[in-house]
Amino acid sequence: MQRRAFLASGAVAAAASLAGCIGPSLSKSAYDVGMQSNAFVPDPDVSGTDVPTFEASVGDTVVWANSGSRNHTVTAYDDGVPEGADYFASGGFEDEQAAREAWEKSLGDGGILAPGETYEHTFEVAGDYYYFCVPHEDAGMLGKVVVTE
Ligand SMILES: [Cu+2]
Repeated sequence: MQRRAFLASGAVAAAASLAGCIGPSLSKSAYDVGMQSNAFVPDPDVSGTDVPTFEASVGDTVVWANSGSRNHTVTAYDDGVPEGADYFASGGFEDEQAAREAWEKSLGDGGILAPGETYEHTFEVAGDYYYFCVPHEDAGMLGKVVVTE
């Protein structure tokens, strides 16, 4: 809870600078990882890590929100989830290939999170999870969730 409290206080400054991008129904306290431009933004204070990282505990539900103005996806890499863990992707796809095809061929909603939309996943297995945004993968829109017991 201390971490959450810290994040909340840190969010005040962030909210001020991002206010123009966040819709009225999307408050910073309602999600864990924002999507801005070509980046996942779990914590404005995180720096110096290889990939923007959000820390969670087993059983936690992590909420992503498109807090920017472009369409994004939350798509796990097949080999980016720990042994025995569920695959996850916005759009509910069973694997990475299905998620990529849905985007490329505009199947259904393609797994898109439009601005203001959210996606959530509950992590039941400890480990490191790597994911990306299909349309912005080449631009480096990658993220990581570290789940601990
Ligand atoms: Cu994106």
